[in-house]
Amino acid sequence: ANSYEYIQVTEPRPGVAQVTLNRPRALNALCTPLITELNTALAALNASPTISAIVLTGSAKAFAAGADIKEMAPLTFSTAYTTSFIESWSQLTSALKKPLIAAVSGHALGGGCELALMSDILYCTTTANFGQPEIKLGTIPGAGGSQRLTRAVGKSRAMELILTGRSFSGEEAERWGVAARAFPSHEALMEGALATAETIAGYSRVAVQAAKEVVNKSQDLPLRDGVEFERRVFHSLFGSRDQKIGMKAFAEKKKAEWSHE
Ligand code: CO8
Repeated sequence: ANSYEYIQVTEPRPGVAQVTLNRPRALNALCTPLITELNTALAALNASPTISAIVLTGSAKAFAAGADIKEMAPLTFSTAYTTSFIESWSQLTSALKKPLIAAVSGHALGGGCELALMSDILYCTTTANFGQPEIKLGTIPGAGGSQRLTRAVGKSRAMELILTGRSFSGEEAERWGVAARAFPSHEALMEGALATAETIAGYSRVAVQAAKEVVNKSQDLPLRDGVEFERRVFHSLFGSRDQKIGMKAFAEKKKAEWSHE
């Protein structure tokens, strides 16, 4: 049973959860109650002993058309500042230890683009419509867009996109490395995203969590510190049962049966 109003949570493959943004009348505009539900759902999936990977998607028409403009319109500086407006967004993915695959079709604008950029793996359709159009509303990206998009595409291109508000396609997103892959249709996208999630869910959860952690460190640490951090975590995995299981299975030419320990 789905107890949410603005999202749906399903388990379409073993070990794989799918979270679908479901506010079709507003093209999945990210109102505060939707973000609260998303935070709650991701925290529950993070704690679930059976879920190994998560696919986050919208509809064929819209992943999310941004933060809710009608909700933001009357906000004042003091209210935004004292209520830490948008700060809860950073919880969405920073506390999530399991891989999150964003599957983006249609519009991914403003906060929708930023939400997609928070994922671990971004897949999209070739016709997806990404952009940071905040400048057209007299404001700027507020959920990490100026930082994550710049890391993904470089400064000159990010400046152009953020200062003009022009959209970019899923085909461009793939070419620039924002998206890992672009698919010809929404159906192909969902199949690709679920297949990748299922592949990941077939591995040791201990190793998957460690792999995600060390890759993410590369975004924050200088190279030397990042490589050292990776080596420490690599060393620590010799303490896991699944390292023994995986290497023994290889030597015996068998399929590993993971203990997730
Ligand atoms: N907020 C609120 N309602 C929206 C939004 C939105 N972002 N986007 C669409 N809607 C609503 C429309 O108002 C419309 O509602 P209604 O039928 O009641 O008039 C309904 O969704 C359908 O939209 P359209 O009729 O406009 O559909 P079209 O197919 O003609 O156009 C577009 C689709 C091009 C996506 C168009 O809706 C659009 O330009 N939307 C706004 C896109 C945008 O500017 N997004 C950025 C918002 S700002 C932002 O995200 C700042 C992020 C800061 C950090 C995060 C803060 C939470």
